[in-house]
Amino acid sequence: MTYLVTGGAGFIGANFVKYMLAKYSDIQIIILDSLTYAGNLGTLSEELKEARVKFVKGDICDSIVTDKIFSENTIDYVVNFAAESHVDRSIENPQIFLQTNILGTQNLLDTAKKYWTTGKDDNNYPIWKEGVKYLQVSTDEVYGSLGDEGYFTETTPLDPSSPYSAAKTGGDLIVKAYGETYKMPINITRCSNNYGPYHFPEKLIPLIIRNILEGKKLPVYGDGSNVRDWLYVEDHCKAIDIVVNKGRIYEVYNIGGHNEKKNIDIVKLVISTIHDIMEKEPQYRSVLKKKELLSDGTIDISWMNNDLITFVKDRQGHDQRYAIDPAKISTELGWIPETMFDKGIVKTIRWYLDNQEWVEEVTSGNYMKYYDQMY
Ligand code: NAD
Ligand code: TDX
Repeated sequence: MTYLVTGGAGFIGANFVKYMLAKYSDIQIIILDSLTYAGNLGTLSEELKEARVKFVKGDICDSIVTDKIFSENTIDYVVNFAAESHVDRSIENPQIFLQTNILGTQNLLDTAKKYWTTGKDDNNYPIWKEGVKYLQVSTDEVYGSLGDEGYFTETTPLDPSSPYSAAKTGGDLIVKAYGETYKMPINITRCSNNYGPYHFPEKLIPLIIRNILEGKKLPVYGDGSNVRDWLYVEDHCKAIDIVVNKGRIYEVYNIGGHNEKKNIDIVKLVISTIHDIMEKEPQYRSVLKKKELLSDGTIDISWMNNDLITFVKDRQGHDQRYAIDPAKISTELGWIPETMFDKGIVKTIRWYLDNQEWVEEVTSGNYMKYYDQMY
């Protein structure tokens, strides 16, 4: 099987590439990524050495690039992760979000349709090659905001709040339309907030970890009462694998961890976890940028407490609460979130402590040069 994984140099896409290569020995992966500020090829340095992995630097909106990929390779599955993904950036500059998340999706669908259809049936519907599928990786943000009660199901009305989520909704709707109009074999997955390794430090959890290590204030939007439903990224990757391979075509599957947390509680938990690790394993204190020595020569961590938290102006249109009901994917396809949050968050924080070079690369912008060095 050959997978076209778009956005494979980003957070979830790269985790998916790693997961799939480790799980299946007989697959090929073509990664298409335009390497925006959020795409880091260094994340995939080991994987790119493999003969079964090809990397193409290009834009999902560019039909010349996507046509070339399909004409030179027999693609079985498209998994579209490529997107502008940061809500705050979408508030500043919506246009690129609409471009990539809607028009890029439509271009991928059109290219796949061109190469995956062999003619028309009596009712004028395209005849599709056996076994192919397009999977759109989407988000719970398309459902808008919940109050204190209830969960998003696959039939919850779409009601996006931000330019990011509106653009993702547009992408979902065009995918649905290709399913309805052309009988294209599609799935849409809608996942809650992911956390784990290789998360770009503009997002809440990696940003908080980074700021703590630099001894900086921790910005909490509004009063910190907004709730997100956190899922360990590998569990998301497992769900996508299951939907690509076993999901009923035309279906939407919600993916979530049943793990609702207030932002303020996440921030406090990250502080106390880093503090605990550094107390028990003092060698990790060397990772701190703020290195004030105590009289016994050890690095002080007493400043690492909840006083670092600073409440800042709220995000415009800030959704109050997200919570996914994953019953459909669990009962139909047998997927469950495997990583308990208390384990996953410690694993994630340890990964960041052990991989400060990666953080340095992406925050300094040095990773942008990686492609030129490699190709
Ligand atoms: P990310 O921002 O870390 O990565 C996005 C990747 O897409 C980057 O490698 C970037 O270079 C690439 N890209 C952007 N525009 C492109 C274009 N025009 N052409 C080709 N490549 C392009 O995002 P992420 O957090 O890994 O999210 C991946 C997908 O999952 C997105 O579609 C997002 O909407 C969805 N999602 C994310 C989360 C989350 O918590 N992060 C949750 C649910 C769904
Ligand atoms: O500095 C911050 N302070 C803060 O309080 C940041 C960056 C965020 N927040 C809040 C805003 C949100 O309520 O934390 C919460 C999480 O924020 P983000 O990490 O920006 O994620 P979110 O806006 O929830 O969106 C994420 O999950 C759904 C991804 O970025 C999306 O791509 C995905 O669709």
